[in-house]
Amino acid sequence: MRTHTWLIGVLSCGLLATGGALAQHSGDIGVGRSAAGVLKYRPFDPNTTPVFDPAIGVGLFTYFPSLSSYRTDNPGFDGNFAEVPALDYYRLASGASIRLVAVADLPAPMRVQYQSQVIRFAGEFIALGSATLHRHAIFIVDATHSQFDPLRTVWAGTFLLRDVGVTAYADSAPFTIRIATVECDSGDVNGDGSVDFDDIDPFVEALSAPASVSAQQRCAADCNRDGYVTFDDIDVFVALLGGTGD
Ligand SMILES: [Ca+2]
Ligand SMILES: [Ca+2]
Repeated sequence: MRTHTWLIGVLSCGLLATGGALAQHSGDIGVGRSAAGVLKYRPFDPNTTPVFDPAIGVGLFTYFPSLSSYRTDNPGFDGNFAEVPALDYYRLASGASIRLVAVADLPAPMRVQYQSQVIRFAGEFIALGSATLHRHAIFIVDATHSQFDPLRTVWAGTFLLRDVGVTAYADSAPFTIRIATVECDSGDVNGDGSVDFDDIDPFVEALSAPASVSAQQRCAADCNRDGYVTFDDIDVFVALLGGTGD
């Protein structure tokens, strides 16, 4: 267990246990534009900056046994968010026609669906609507797919917003939507409501033997929210222990 001992040393290096845990959030994504005519997205939380922080899951799946799949229709997309000039965020003008476009292929078991439109691969899209759009597509992970991994707790896709209307806004920057299969607070691996030194041993256990711990523990230990517990989560976990992760 040399790895275990080394990790305990790394993780115990004088940090105060004041970390704030990060939970999943829910709500819609605002669809707007900059003053210069570039499409922009805004998270649902008015207190966060307009980026999707990898430490913050933006959605939570529900498992539907009858469909053998994880599904959610959140986050939706909403063109009616208030304008925020301080963030260079403005409403779309009449004539806009907005699409959600995949920048990269989705993980094989994952798709996004709205009626007959489906996104699985880079370049595929769903029509979100006009300047006053408000649309909820369904994010789906097929648990019967040959590449479905039950140890994975977060699934993600990277998208951009594209205007094919007469307004001809420029594409948004790419953004990643992460959706978890289980609810957890990042770093609170023992699930007692706080992130502190008591989480170190459960974190190491989730790292060294992910199949032997619960999905909640794997989710909480996956501090960078890429779906798996790996060495890449150590720095984020240490930051959460130190209270600088939120
Ligand atoms: Ca804890
Ligand atoms: Ca991870």
